Amino acid sequence: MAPNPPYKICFVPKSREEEEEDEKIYKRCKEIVATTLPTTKGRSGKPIYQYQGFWYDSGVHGVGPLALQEHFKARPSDILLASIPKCGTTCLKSLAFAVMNRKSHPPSVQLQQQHPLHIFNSHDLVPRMEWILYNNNLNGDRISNLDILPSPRLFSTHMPYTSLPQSVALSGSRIVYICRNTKDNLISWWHFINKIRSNNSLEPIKLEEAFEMFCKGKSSLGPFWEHVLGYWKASLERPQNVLFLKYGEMVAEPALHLIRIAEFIGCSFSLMEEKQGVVDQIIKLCSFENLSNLEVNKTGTCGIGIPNNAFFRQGKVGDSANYLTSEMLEQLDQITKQKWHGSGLTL
Ligand code: PAP
Repeated sequence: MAPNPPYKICFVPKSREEEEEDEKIYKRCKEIVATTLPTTKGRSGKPIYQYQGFWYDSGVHGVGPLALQEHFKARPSDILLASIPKCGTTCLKSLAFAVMNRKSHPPSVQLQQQHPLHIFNSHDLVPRMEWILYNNNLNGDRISNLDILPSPRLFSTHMPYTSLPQSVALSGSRIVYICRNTKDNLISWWHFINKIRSNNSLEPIKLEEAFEMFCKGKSSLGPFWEHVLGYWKASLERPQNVLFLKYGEMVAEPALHLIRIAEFIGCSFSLMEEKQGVVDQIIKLCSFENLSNLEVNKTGTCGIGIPNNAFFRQGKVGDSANYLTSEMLEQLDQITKQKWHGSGLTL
């Protein structure tokens, strides 16, 4: 039998009073979603709702984003990996997990078979808060108890910067945000939703339809441009707390970026480690080639049942050129230029 993912330890039994408190929170959140938020048909087959300007898939998130805002208490030592879907989250989670846990789980080739990344998909090692930890669809009416986790805690989120609970900024938790060029993001998202649709026995959606949704901001956690811009501005205003990474740059120069990530999250590599090749070992361990060929990622499922192989497609930069017409490319360039005008952000 497959082992339990590590995040399950947060679901400790609760007292009757705590259970009742959880129930109240979920009831309130469900009411808000059902009665006050705009809802429309989502492309993965379930409705999507708009909350604080961004679109959430109700089938995936339930009322997780609202419950998270109400319940999560950040610690100064927390590390949050943030992204809009399909920008390199899986890769960033693997790298951050491997860096933070390299003493207890050395990444050396001889020991790689026992490494948690060989046993679990990285989404099970670094749980997404609004999806796994605060999602009533997944855990009945129970909210996980994150207080029992030792520091530093490592979580992920797809929520926009402006919707993060206030305690994240106030406590000084560190956020690593990863983004990707608009066109590759769209194509990766389109392939992903069609994979999910096919698993749910739904017809694939055409690229034209996905393109239109994306441009209107109705992709998962869209609008894409506002999501990226929010974290970009935060990284300029609070560089010691928000590190802004670009997928294309990370794929091109993995060692440089891994060292930056390690420094930022307070786990710098020593000279000795660099000499011993630890940086390269982590890069190999977390490479697309290695992770996508592991049995766990070829056959398993994570979280609420998404197949692990849906998170691995090509892992390349520029693949969108094989799909988008010149008109589509031009339209995306126009929107990007207009939305990010004056921000200094380019991808
Ligand atoms: P998520 O937000 O749903 O978790 P995310 O991991 O951000 O998805 O995006 C998936 C993309 O990252 C896929 O890109 P593609 O569709 O263009 O191929 C996936 O292939 C790519 N990816 C997954 N793991 C890695 C990795 N280890 N290195 C580089 N790219 C990766």
